[in-house]
Amino acid sequence: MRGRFGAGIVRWAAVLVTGCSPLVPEAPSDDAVLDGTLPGLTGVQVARHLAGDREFSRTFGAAEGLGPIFVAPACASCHVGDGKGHPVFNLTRFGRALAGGFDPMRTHGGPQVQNRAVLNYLAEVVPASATGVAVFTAPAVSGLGFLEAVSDSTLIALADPFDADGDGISGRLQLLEPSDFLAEVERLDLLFDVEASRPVPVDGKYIGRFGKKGSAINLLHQTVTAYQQDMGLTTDLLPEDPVNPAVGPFAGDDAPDPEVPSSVVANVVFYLKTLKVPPRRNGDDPAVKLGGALFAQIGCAKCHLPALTTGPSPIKDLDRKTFHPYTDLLLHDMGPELDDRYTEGRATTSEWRTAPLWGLGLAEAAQGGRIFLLHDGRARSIREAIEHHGGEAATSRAAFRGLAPDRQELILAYLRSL
Ligand code: HEC
Ligand code: HEC
Ligand SMILES: [Ca+2]
Ligand SMILES: [Ca+2]
Ligand SMILES: [Ca+2]
Repeated sequence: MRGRFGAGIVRWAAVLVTGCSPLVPEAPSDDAVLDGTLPGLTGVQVARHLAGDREFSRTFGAAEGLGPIFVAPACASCHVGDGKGHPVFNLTRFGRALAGGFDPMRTHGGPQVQNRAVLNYLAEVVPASATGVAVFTAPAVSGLGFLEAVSDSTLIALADPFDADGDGISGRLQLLEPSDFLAEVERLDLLFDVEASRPVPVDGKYIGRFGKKGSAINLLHQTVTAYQQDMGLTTDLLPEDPVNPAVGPFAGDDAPDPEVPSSVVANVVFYLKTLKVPPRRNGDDPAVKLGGALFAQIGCAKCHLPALTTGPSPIKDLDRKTFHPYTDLLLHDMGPELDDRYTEGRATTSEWRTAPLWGLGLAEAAQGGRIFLLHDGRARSIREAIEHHGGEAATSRAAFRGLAPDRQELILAYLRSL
């Protein structure tokens, strides 16, 4: 993990030594790495970003509070180099269909399986009574500060729940039931971002925008949930360790709670807020430009919005800026093929938040030379990911299939440049 100046220094070192030694590999260029700060941060902000970066990379052991049950010992185990994760660290969640809704089976350890445990304790498995199981591959985390800074009113305006414009696409907001916990998450986040203003929640509910089904309202919410659910680490906001209900509390967890202090949580959140956007490559190539025009023409850009604008932010680089994430942050029904019979919040089992496509061309390197796309990594190529698009995206998939092979290749070249 490198900071703002680190990448440049490494590259200079490589230039100096490669002249005489062909054995030293060249450091990757800036446009091939996801890690790095926003360009306009102050010195104090860079220092805080780097402190958060160290915590994001930190590997916990049982003595520091890891577990008793967990999925991985570091944020960076799953979000390697801030890029997409490898399926070896996939998360598994489950639940059960009920007449009036969906039961996340908390008394059975749901909704998330912690499939690893500290010594002398038992890891969880999916209970036989679960009717829906979904697997989640870790997404890249670069550029998320921009997605967070988009104001709720922008998302409310983008939503088209009843498909009023009749194009077969009806993006919906994820809305999470109010709770004291969410109110506190919102309140603390406002303290971090003093001037940031969010409109009143919709119908008293909170708009979810992070996670593949939009289950987190902001980066603070996502971070404390990850510490608890993915790593078994307590914070002031979520002070209880996850335990396997089949076994009961773990007597050996001597680490005092909170295992991760709020000052560390705040630095990690700041780190996520201030990561640079994934860099584009070959954007000026005429073939890539043509591919971009076709991408819009066949309807891909209706969900994968090429541009969004942030609201006011105390961080200069995030303050009312237009950026290019290729998502609308809304839930879309993707049809039976992507229906895992599992859900969160008000999303149906086949609804998913539009995956941001920025950084798509860097996924292969981040995932170890092979590519694993869609929420669970099932698609092994970009073309395969498109082939799984049904439901609201069926029309645009049909349009893609209808293109001549060389035109399809232009779209793929465009996607690899993102
Ligand atoms: C075991 C693997 C794993 C670990 C450990 C982990 N994550 Fe994640 N992370 C994921 C997965 C999988 C998702 C998608 C979850 C979802 O869709 O609900 C995710 C989602 C996220 C997101 C939302 C990204 C988006 O585009 O919506 C953020 C931010 C994030 N993680 C930060 C963290 C931080 C900070 C830590 C450490 C405190 C952490 N993660 C630890 C696997 C992991
Ligand atoms: C109706 C909205 C919608 C339309 C239209 C749409 N997509 Fe998607 N796309 C999604 C959603 C939602 C996901 C995430 C699905 C999942 O995670 O299982 C996704 C995922 C993807 C992914 C995988 C990204 C990743 O990181 O895993 C690619 C690639 C992609 N879309 C490309 C396209 C292309 C190309 C088109 C046009 C042919 C298109 N999409 C049209 C909603 C849409
Ligand atoms: Ca713990
Ligand atoms: Ca569990
Ligand atoms: Ca519509």
